[in-house]
Amino acid sequence: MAQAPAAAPQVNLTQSAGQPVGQSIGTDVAEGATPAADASIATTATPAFPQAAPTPGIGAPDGRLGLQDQVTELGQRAAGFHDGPLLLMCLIISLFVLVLLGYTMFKFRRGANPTPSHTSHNTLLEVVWTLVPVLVLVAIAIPSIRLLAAQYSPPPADLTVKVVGNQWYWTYQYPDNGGFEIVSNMLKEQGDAKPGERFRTDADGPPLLATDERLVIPAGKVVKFLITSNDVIHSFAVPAFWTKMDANPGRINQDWVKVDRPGVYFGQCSELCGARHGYMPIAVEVLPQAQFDAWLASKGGTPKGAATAPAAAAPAPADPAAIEQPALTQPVTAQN
Ligand SMILES: [Cu+2]
Repeated sequence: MAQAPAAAPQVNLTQSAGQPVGQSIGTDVAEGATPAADASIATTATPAFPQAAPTPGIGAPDGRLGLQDQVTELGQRAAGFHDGPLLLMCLIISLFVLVLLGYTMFKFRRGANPTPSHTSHNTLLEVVWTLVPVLVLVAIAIPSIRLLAAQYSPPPADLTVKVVGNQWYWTYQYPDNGGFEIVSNMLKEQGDAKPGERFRTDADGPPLLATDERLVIPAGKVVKFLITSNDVIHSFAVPAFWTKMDANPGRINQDWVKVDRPGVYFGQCSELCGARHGYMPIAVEVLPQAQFDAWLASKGGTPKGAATAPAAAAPAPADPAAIEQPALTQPVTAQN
């Protein structure tokens, strides 16, 4: 008490506010600090916001052969390249080799050639069978590299979501919207759920893909994903977005999507990550902006348009510190 002269607190205020010491001591002072802590850490309790039901055949496998319908422009370009020129080239080359093989087997069969030819070199043929594959590869490489470049040149992001892989579930953080976090676990089947526990229904999605909480993003907006992991390597993959990016511990990878069509899209962890690797699905719900804002509000988040609010909130820590002023006697002794 003797160390709390009237003049000192102004100086100590700035010191303790900038240092973690002030926070740890703030938690000791029960009344002053806990409301501020509660406000900054939003909890994700029961989903108050109704989840949309998925559209059959969109965003999940439905038994059809081939790629899922793509809902991003990049995905449409890539799928178009795969289903068009690439498959056509595969078909032509396969047929050509098959016909050539058949012709050779027939024409040069033993019965028709009792004395085999001793031909071993043909310069023209060798040049052709070297050059033609090179040209084929170049024809594939040019559009491929263009596509890759587009994937790795994201437009300015409207929203950033941090995607974190965990053994064995995903968490999604919204740093632009107050920093709240969504924890997403696979929904169990009715027979596997404990009494009273929520189980999967068809409105949630297909078995092994439906989750209790979804990653929710706005439609028509560029969403940047910062992808990392808390433990081992996972992979964040949503086939309908043409998205697959490894989640490495201690490292942040970036990916981005712009989905114009609202809906529900499913994916899975795509890097073998342990015993329950097959049970950490990804469910993404794309909502029109107004509904997305309502969802944000239901989670205690703030729209990014209110980016002035976090900026205004930045000086706010000074206010709790001012309220905790009586506790400043303790930081002073702690620092000394
Ligand atoms: Cu995983």
